[in-house]
Parts: sequence; C-alpha cells; structure tokens
Amino acid sequence: MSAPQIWTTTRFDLDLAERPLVMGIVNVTPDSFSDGGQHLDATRAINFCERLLGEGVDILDLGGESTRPGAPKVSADEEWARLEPVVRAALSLGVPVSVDTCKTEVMRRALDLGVDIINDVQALRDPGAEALVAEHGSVGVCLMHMRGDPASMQQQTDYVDVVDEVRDFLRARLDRMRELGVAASRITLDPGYGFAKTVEQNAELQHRQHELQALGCPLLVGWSRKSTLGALTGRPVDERLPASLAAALAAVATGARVVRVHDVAPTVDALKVWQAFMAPRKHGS
Ligand code: HH2
Repeated sequence: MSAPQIWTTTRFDLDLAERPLVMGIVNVTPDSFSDGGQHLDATRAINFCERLLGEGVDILDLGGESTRPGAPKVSADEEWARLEPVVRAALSLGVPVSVDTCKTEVMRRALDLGVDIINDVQALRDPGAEALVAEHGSVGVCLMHMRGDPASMQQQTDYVDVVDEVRDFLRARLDRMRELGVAASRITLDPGYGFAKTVEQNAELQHRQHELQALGCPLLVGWSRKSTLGALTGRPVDERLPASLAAALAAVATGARVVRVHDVAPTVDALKVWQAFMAPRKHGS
C-alpha cells in the first residue's frame, strides 16, 4: 500500500512527495534530555522558533513536558502554562505548528487555538484524546509506538520481534482511527526510537524500518541526539550532531518523510544533498 503524499493538517496540506520535511523541536521545559532549560522562558522559546524559521524548518514541534526515561510528570495546567504563549506566537509565523503532548486537556486547549498537528508519544491511547482528535475535522496527528510511560518504559523491552510488535501496534492504532472516522491523510506514524527499546532493538528497527511502509501511512521519525546514538559513538548528548545527521539520512533512506530534529540548519543541508544524490527520481528525469 503506498502512503498518501499529502499530510492534511489544520491550516496546511503538507507535500511529502517532493522532499522529506524537517520538524524542529522546541522544548519549553526545564528538564528535556538535551535542551532542557534552554527555552523554558517564553521569549527565548519564541526567539528560537523564529531562528528555526530562518534555518528552513518545515514544522515547529512545541513540547511542555519531557518524555525522557524517568522524567517527572507535570500537571496539564503547568504544561499548558509553559506552552500557551509560545503556541500563540508560533501560530502567527506562517509555518505548521505541532504540539507534542499526551494529555487530552492540553490537546483541547491547543486545538482551541488552532494548532495544526497533535504529536502524541502515546498514540492517542487515552480515549478522550482519540475522540477529541476525531472531532477536530482536519488536525494532523502523529501516532508513535511506545510501551508504558516514560517512568517505566525502559523496563519494558522484552519483545519477541520488535519490528513485528511496533508494526502490529501501529496497525491497531490506525484501525482505531479509521473506526473513529479520522482520514488516513491526517496521520503519520512513528516507530518511537528510544521509547521502551534497547540500543540493539532501536538499531534492528531502523534496519527494517522499510517494513513499516506496509502500513500505508507516511513515517515521521525522531533520532536526534538520542542515547542510542551516544551508545554507538561514545559521545555525550551535546556532541551527537554528526550521529544525528547520519541517523536522519538512514531514516529517510528507509522511508521516513518527516524527521524530528533539534539541529535544523545542518539537517536541512544534509537532506538537500541526500535529495540531490539519493532521492528516487521521478519517471523520465
Ligand atoms: N521523541 C521525543 C519527544 N517526542 N515525538 C515523536 N513523534 N517522536 C519522537 O521520537 C519523540 C517525540 C524525545 O525527544 P525530546 O523532545 O528532545 O526530549 P524530551 O522528551 O526529554 O523533551
């Protein structure tokens, strides 16, 4: 089954056929694993959004709660207090705005402001969340695989075959979305690198990522600065840019159409070269 070439979102129909898109991460948190505290202040976060725009970002992904292993939970009110001024400002920048949250209440407030995409690392497993998204005619969604929650996920890595399980999980979530009447063109799927997976399982999943294309939805992936890249290179989190670029290219070479990254400018450059040298050519060119 071939994936839709357009990702329908609230205000924008995103073209995924022409080239892979870059989703820039803006964590409005004190404790995210690589940029915690850098954009907790709303003015700094908004300035950072503007900077990413200048660097060629295609989508802004705003998060108000860390999902790193063992991260403390924050209330919906606290998460929204961090996000609201940044979401409001980002919505005026002329670029799609995604909100990275697994809380239905935060989604509701973000949707009331008109955000374009809901990115949920829990794949809308909360019944309130899936109903809310189904009601919102055209908001785009990203459904990601993980097990458990950030507090417990790294104790839940006993897979028979990690790729089969990720595919089956995502297929079940897609079936549920279909039941609720959510159009396939609104959905991207994410294997969830680093979420309830060991280094070896992450590598196996990346090796066989093309198998997920059978699900018939575009793939969005986030490798940026993750600990598997640290394990492979021996580098601390602030020295993982080369590894992150290599991982982003591996991801697009195996079917990803959106890459979620912290370092937008270098990723845009790397993808331009990949596009010129490696992207499948259209018939006749
Ligand atoms: N990874 C993180 C957070 N959200 N969303 C999707 N769809 N895919 C991912 O791989 C993904 C995600 C973790 O990275 P980051 O946001 O930088 O860290 P933290 O969760 O600590 O804020």
